[in-house]
Amino acid sequence: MKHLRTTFITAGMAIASAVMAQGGFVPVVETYNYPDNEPAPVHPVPSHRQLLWQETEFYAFFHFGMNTFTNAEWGNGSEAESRFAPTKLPNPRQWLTAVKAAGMKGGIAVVKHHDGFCLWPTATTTHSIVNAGNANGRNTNIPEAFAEAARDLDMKYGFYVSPWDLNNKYWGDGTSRYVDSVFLPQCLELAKYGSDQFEMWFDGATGSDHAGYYGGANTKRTISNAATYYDIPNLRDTVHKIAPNCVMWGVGDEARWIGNEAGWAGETNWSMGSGESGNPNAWKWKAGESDAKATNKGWFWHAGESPKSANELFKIYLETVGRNATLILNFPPDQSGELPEADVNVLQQLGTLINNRLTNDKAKTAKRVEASVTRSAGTHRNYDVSNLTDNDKDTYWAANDGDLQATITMEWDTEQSLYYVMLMEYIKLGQRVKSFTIETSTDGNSWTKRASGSTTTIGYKRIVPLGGSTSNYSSVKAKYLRITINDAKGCPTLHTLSVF
Ligand code: FUL
Repeated sequence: MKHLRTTFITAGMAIASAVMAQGGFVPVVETYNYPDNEPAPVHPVPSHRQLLWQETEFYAFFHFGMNTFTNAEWGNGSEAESRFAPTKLPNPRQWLTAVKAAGMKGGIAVVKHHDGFCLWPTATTTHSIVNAGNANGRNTNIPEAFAEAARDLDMKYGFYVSPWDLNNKYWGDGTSRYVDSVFLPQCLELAKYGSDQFEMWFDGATGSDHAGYYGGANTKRTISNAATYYDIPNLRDTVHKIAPNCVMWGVGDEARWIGNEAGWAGETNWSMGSGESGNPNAWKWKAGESDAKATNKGWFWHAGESPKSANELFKIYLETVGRNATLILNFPPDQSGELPEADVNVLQQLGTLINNRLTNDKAKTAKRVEASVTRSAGTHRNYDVSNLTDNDKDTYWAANDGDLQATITMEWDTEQSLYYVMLMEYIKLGQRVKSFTIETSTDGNSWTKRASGSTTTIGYKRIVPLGGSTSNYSSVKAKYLRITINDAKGCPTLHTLSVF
């Protein structure tokens, strides 16, 4: 398929061009060959590693460290290493096995929190497990054990390493010594625990009002600009050389904080910009990650804590994974270095809920799926509506260039009870859809709008409850379902439409 495209290039750039003129802009007609007739990307688009990261969707956070033994959420860096004394050898395999039962695809282990205590034998400081209070502590190496367990369980893994370090005397001392001789080397040590890690978590916290030990200075310190202080471009390049698919979260600038820790993303949620909703006009791809606590006391384990119910966690799942964000859900190991039984149980229940509610795809049993417009096929690719239900993330339905509206209609032989619609854009070519409508019908003539008002963006994944609320598991009866894309940044490209 040939496309003619008119571009404007400056005379200075046009040396190799057949048309040459002095000064100003020269219109040049170029001929491109697009054998596959793929739509042009709508920028920004995710990098390969960002795409892999987003596909992880749902993974765990494990806050374990000095605070587990001091009943704190934020230490101040003066805690004696001997206070870290697990009653058993910490068991990351148990953590990951438990979260896998909930359908999580991976996990991030905290290996250094703001108090600076390192859960691996680092060369950068003596404030580590090397000087722990008992043999279990001294034999702990979380990054090593965590990476090994994840590989065995076929899960993704990564580490939370706090840039802010309340123990280290160089942090925020006005020089680059902390970054050069402590933080960057720590990240490098961690990168070496596995070139296959998927995310490094860099918290943005710096507590100008939280006094730290700072090597005995016992003072408050602050830095003015995290990106320049931590030399982020260099940090990213250094880690990527070792772990090429490791997304640098937070101050690393490759994925963003969703803007709250309550477990929800905006119903409108762009993969660029900031906060709960993002910004359709921001120039950089930075999809949102929602970090939420599954227990009621804190990020770290505290005596007497209990987990949220499976139903509450399912709601969080719908409002994050179902709204174009990833969900990192925190389960804190206790002083034995294992997840408490109550957490393990709730994880199993959550897995059952997700399985029961979001796996029996009725789109596969529809007798008819039709699109109002379909892009013409190329040599190796077609854009047929059947690509929406083929379980293949590399095939997609697309409209023609210039078609910003389209309708997809589904019909079943008999009336169905429908709970959720799940849509996924082919985000390799950018996030496009700005507004869509979902309607159902029992006779194909009169249609009822579902979830009206909230159907704006789709992105990587959008799950819309047809009963109207993420809190209730309620269905609507329908023989027909109609999705209308009302507006998009470019011709829509969807790779999945599922109905549960
Ligand atoms: C925050 C930290 O300050 C908390 O302690 C916790 O680690 C959370 C996930 O990020 O900003």
